[in-house]
Amino acid sequence: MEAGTASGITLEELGLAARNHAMPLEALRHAVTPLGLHYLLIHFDIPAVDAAEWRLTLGGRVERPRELTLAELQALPQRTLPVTFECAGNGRALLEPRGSLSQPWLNEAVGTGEWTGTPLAPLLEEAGVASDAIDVVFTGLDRGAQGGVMQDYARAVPISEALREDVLLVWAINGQPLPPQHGHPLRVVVPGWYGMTQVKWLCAITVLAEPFRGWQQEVSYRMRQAEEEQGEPVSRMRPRALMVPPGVPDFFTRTRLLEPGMCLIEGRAWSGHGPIERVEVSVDGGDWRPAELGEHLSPYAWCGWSFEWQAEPGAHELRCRASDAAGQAQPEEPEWNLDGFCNNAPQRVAVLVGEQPELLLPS
Ligand SMILES: Nc1nc2c(c(=O)[nH]1)N[C@H]1C(S)=C(S)[C@@H](COP(=O)(O)O)O[C@H]1N2
Ligand SMILES: [Mo]
Repeated sequence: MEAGTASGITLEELGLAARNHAMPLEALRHAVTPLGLHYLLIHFDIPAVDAAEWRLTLGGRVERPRELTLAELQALPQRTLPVTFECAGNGRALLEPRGSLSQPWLNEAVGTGEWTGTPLAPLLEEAGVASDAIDVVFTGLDRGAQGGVMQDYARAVPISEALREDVLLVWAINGQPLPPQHGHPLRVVVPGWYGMTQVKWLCAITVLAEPFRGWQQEVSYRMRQAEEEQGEPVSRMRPRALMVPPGVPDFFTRTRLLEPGMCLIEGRAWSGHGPIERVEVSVDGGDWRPAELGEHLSPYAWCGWSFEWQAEPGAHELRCRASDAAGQAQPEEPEWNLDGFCNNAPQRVAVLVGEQPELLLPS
């Protein structure tokens, strides 16, 4: 069981959790998350899109607004990048006290896709971005109400971020056309930023000469202590390490069961601020000991790590944490905020070790 006691999960939260599934932590074994195991977050409904009819408009503060078909986009230079996504609400259900109700994630709203598409910057440059450009808005085809406001899902990044060479308009994941749930036919990928920025079912890119004031930008995705506060906007992913829970699970509690002896703990770690520099493991609240860093697919994707643990009989709690080259580290305790964003407190995994570990479970 993941330590923590999120109490009183409502039927509405369960409804969201059933629609928006997490990545089972054992899938951390894969450097690229197999399609179908990548987490999902869909605010409204998955829109029905006919790719043949679909068009992308590029407009706003540009000299030459234009419309593009999927075939036109696919004829442009292509790039494939492994990129790790994490939902900004990851860890929300583990915060205490609980804040505003939303998708009740534990730790596993994460995944790494191999995304194929075309770089956005040349398209913006060709369109002739006005010199007073501030934000670039990405609008999806999905629509609904949130916070009492009817809206098309839309998020923006500053023009400087939109012009980064690694920002892609993608139509494929892991070599497959985007499936409906991941944004068919096109989405934007902004490596390093939390998931809300990776707009799916993209239909419009709009350059603005003022800061974007859409609901998902101005009201949501802000670190605030109280409703009336404006709060700092959520942007890049904070560092985080996760482990493949060792041994086998108890079905209901997910407590891990294993035999005594050498146990190789493996996991992955990522940050949107810079490369992972260190991963550490702590057993039963003891010293943080260094893990070995391993496979690193790309600067935008998680990095493998492993740790040899001598498992002694009894009940234990394992924790892991990461820090990055930008000097960011995971805090011991979560930084509380009303909407439960950016909780990167270390993962905790409860483990029972014995010749017959199931006998140690409370009956
Ligand atoms: N159009 C649109 N794009 C969206 C969303 C959405 O609801 N609508 N959800 C965002 C959020 S909050 C996350 S975490 C990621 C999840 O991407 P995935 O479902 O492909 O993992 O998509 C983002 N892009
Ligand atoms: Mo998200």
